[in-house]
Amino acid sequence: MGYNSHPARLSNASTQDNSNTMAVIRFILGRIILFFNWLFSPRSLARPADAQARVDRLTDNLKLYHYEACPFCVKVRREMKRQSLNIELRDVKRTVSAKEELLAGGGRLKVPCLRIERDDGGTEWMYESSDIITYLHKTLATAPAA
Ligand SMILES: N[C@@H](CCC(=O)N[C@@H](CS)C(=O)NCC(=O)O)C(=O)O
Repeated sequence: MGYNSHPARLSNASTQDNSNTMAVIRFILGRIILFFNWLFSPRSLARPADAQARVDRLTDNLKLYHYEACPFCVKVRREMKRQSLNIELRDVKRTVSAKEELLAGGGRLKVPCLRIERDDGGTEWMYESSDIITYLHKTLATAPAA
């Protein structure tokens, strides 16, 4: 049997082919998600400047770790847009330091993840898009009216 036709080598090559195919499919799906997100972009809530400033203060302690084309991240970002929440975004795919922060702080390379700096100085790392959206709604509910 020739060197290149060894069964283990063939199996490695086919695993590599499969993972390349999956990467291409993921890329195409991601672009489709981004296209539809752009096409059906939600309308942003317009607040008076002082009310928006109060909301900005409430979300100042938050950062969203995300991938641009992850559907769960898109879901959270759409809600942020709907509610006009100016939360800093940290792209874990494009920024090495963001990936390192997420791994070191949250412990898992999974997105979306909301980093919450609490008033007592502690930091919470919240995974799960639905939990993040619920948290954002609760945070908004605490915005002082005037
Ligand atoms: N149930 C989670 C799903 C999140 C998820 O699967 N995110 C993917 C990217 S689209 C991920 O980070 N996968 C890496 C992993 O699970 O380790 C949510 O709703 O946030």
